[in-house]
Amino acid sequence: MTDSRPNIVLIVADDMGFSDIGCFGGEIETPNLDGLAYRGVRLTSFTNNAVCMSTRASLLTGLWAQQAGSGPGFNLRPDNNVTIAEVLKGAGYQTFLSGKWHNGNAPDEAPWARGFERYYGLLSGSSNYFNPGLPRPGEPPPAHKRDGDMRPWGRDGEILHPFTPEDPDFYATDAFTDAAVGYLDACRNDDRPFFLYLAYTAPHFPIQARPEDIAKYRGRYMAGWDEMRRRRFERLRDMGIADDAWRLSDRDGLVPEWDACAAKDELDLRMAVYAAMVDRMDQGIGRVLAKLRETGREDNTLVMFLSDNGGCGERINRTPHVAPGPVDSYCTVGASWANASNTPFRRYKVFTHEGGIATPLVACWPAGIPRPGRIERDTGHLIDLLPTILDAAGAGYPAEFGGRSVLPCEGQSLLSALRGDTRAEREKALFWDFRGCRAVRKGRWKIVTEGHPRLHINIPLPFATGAWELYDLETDRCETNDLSDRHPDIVRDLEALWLDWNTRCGRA
Ligand SMILES: [Ca+2]
Repeated sequence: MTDSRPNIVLIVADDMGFSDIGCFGGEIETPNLDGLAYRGVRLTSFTNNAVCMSTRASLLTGLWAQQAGSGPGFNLRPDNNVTIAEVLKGAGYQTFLSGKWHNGNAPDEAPWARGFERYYGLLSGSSNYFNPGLPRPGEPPPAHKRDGDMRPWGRDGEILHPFTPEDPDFYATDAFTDAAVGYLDACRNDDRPFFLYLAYTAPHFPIQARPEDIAKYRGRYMAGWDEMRRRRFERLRDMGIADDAWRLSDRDGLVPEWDACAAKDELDLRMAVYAAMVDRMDQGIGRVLAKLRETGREDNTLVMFLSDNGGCGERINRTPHVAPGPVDSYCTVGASWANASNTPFRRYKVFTHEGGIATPLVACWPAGIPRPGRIERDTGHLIDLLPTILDAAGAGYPAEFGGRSVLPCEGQSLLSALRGDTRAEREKALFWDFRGCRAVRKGRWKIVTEGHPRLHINIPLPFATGAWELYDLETDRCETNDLSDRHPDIVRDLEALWLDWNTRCGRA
């Protein structure tokens, strides 16, 4: 008997802003993601955990990262949690991961110990795109975050460290796509459904891209970030993603006015490299979708796409003498462009204002999600991905797994919301906490604080007050009108929820 359960493809971008891709108002060319959105549905109020590791811990387990992750790195130890891959593998799915892991590489934490039958990719947070390892003959030495800081990669149970690719044309984004396409090819005659987790590192720093992709965008950003924010907000409104009541947030306090900037050509190059990274990822997604089509699986595959956190405002330039792009450059795109990547929201990765935690979410499943091209506003969070995927696959969430008892899932299935059947009723609040940046969302209300300035990595923060701000996200998702003075009772109630949650996660 043929297995009629859907295949699942979960694609994650890294440090990509809310409005970078075309179907979320961006000017970067992403025809494959746009096509996915027009054949599927966009969820405009989906949220993540503001940083790489904690996002991945929640995404894989349906738990708060503060429950599931061990230590400051949110490593996924097999104690109180179970991953999507473990559950689906137990239900008869094939399980593949290509790309970034970042949840620990001890023997019991690595992807091959957490349910993935096949794995290829970067085990840690970020690495050089052209060469994560040792210098190769005939090319400049690869730049790393710190001297000699070569990050571990892995393949099917083996840790590759250092990982020095033999292929002179190696580029990480393409390598992840190649592995994913290879898995789909290898299982083309296998009747069992599959779960593919494709975790790109693009466009996380270092900003590095292929010259032909950079050339496509060179000069397009000379109009500057102020104009880019204005145009993106206009498109978000035209698309119906931004509500008419929202007011575009002001330019971030860290960002100068574009017209007052010198060295515009160098700034244009930075954003061109970043755009090229997103473009190349989209090209890769196009190859994966083409493989699904070619193998007759497009119709019954649920494809989901999201970003793990908002655009990154960190200021790093390890190689000021090298223009951004090639193997021997290592820098970030910078806060000014990241502020525009996160249009129309405030702040960046790490922060729990919407610029840090809002993600574009695209879902497409021709056989399972009707009325394509819709936009849905149901509030969602990473903890909902596991129950949504298990719901689609018809698999149950276990109370015990591998002899250990696991915590009850914190999220809820969004499948009916994706189908447009009902609005997702969410009784429980959503919570955030990363190094003092905290938030609670319940219904239309959100409180948020950015803690103490010194707690932030490579981001100067002269404006943090440590106080809770209060916003009505239904009319003001851009967080421009702080209502905490007007409604101190709401602030107190939501703060009490945060304190209870923090205790429940065993952290108080
Ligand atoms: Ca990230």
